Amino acid sequence: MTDATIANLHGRRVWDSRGRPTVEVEVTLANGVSGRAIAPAGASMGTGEAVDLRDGGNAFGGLDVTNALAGVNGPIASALRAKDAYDQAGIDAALVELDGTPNLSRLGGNAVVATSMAVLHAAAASSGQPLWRYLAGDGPVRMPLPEIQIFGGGAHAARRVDVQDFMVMCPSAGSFSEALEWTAEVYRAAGALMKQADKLQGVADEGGYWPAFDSNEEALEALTRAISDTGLRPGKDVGISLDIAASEFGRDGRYTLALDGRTLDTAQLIDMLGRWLDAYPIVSIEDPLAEDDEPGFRQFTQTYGSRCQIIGDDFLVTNAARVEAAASSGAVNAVLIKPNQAGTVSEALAALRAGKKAGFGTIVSARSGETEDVTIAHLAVGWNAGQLKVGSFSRSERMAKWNEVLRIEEALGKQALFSGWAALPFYRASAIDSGSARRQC
Ligand code: 2PG
Ligand code: MG
Repeated sequence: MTDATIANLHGRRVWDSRGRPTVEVEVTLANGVSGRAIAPAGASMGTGEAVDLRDGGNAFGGLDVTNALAGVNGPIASALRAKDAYDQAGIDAALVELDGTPNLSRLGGNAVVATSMAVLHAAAASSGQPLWRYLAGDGPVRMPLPEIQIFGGGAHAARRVDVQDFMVMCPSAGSFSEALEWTAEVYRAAGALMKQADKLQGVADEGGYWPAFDSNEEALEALTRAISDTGLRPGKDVGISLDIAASEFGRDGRYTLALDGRTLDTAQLIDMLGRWLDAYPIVSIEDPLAEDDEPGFRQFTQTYGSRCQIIGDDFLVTNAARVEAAASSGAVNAVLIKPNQAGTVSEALAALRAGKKAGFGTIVSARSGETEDVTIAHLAVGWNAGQLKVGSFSRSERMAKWNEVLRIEEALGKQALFSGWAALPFYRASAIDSGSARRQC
């Protein structure tokens, strides 16, 4: 490895997939090598997340990032100059210390995560390796099982339906590329179905079809039918994955499903989701309860955690201490890993490691506001996360990530082992899909 001392940092404003300002950071090393990364942005956010620094005021709905960029070009650049880019932990600790707040609100999570990821890119480039290989070292890697949205909802579709993500996973596929092929067919079939029903109204924030449904459950029915229409078997070849994002419609144990015209308490919501688990080929559920409903999470996981992956997102906010607490209380059996929730690459890795130590499923995830930045594709492979969630199968800020994993899979050739069913150890076929041909168990 060559000398990788940081010579300069430059922050610039670029634009995300919702047409909003965001932070890009470019790090240049003394050896002339550079690395670049862009901060993503969430819409449905946990209260425990790192906070982005936005200007407020009238311009761009108050979302401009000139203050965050001033932090990158001023204090952050001064603090990191002459530091070793290979020392990611030291860089990230310096960023956290420089900010000095528990949620990075002074410098901004957007400034910090873009800097942290840009340093990582520069270090990998300096080592002469692709990022995924730099992260994995000499160890073996597995291609992640993709989790791909077919219908958008919740905060990503003006709350047209309450549930946020209706996704598919293809664990019986033989490779990452085959999983994308199957998903492409499901996505096409879902579009055809919407067109036939006169419900095709464009796409939501992450590229899934706009959810012009009369109830939340109708989306599940449509998704199951779209899978069947391709000739693939629901629950055998292709499973359904839901992000309920319940913090968006529930608090203090009361959940209002606006589309269904009902308010449920925790026990009733758990019952409703249980009925969905019985009736549809659901392999994974994210944030089934609101972030403030820890007893609900425990109850849900106690009841259904032996047959379905149960992911904490807003509930765990990519925080290692929260993951450890959830592991000892049995509140979930999987954790979503979003680098910008944690704020730095090192903290995201710590949360992932805590999840692995607990035997959890681990899913590296994009945000609803994204760009051409493909860092998370490399993290999912290089960290052996097992699963990758990026949004839908349209819009280039999503496809850029899927396509990057295809390139990695091609580079690995025969060594590209696909995670498949091994990524979903908690799933057990329910009555409707028993007899499942689980090829990769
Ligand atoms: C989520 C993400 C991605 P957002 O809730 O998992 O779907 O959404 O980035 O808006 O938090
Ligand atoms: Mg989520």
